[in-house]
Amino acid sequence: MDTKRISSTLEEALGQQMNVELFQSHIYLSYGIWATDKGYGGIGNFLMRHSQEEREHALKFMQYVLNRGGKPKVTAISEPGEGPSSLSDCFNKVFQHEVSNTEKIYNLVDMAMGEKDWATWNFLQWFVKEQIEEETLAMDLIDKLKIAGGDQATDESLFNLDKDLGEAEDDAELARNATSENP
Ligand code: OFO
Repeated sequence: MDTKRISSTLEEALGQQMNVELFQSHIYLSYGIWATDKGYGGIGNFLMRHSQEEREHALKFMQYVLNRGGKPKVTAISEPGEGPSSLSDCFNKVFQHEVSNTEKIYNLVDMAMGEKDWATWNFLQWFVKEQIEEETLAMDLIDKLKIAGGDQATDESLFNLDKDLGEAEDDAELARNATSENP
């Protein structure tokens, strides 16, 4: 009996996204190594924790396709490319990667909607919310560095930023959770 409950198109697209998430994990790992090598151990730790999160995202795609009776295909992961040239370049690149990943997720949502595959549409909503958080987190990185003085920041403010990010929460606050006491 055929137990597959996902179209071949979506099976392939979600499998591709699993590989995109692995690539994202690769990127964060390479930036984490770059930051640690530059002496920013806290920022390196933050980026490496995110590398693990991206790997978990890949596993969610893997498990979902398997659960629907499909089989995701693991492909080669491209090299992350040149490392950042500065901390601001690093954080800007993190932001751009997240925005481009959001576009890919939206595209999958569109496809699921087009096929009226509501199970997949529902599965993808977790990622829509996750991307709001991840984009916010990336934007916060840019803001924190700007406040510290950007690429001209003093050693002391960079020391504090590095320490903060080493201990920072992995999730950003979502607008939907804001209250008048805690906007
Ligand atoms: Fe940073 O994103 Fe996965 O989905």
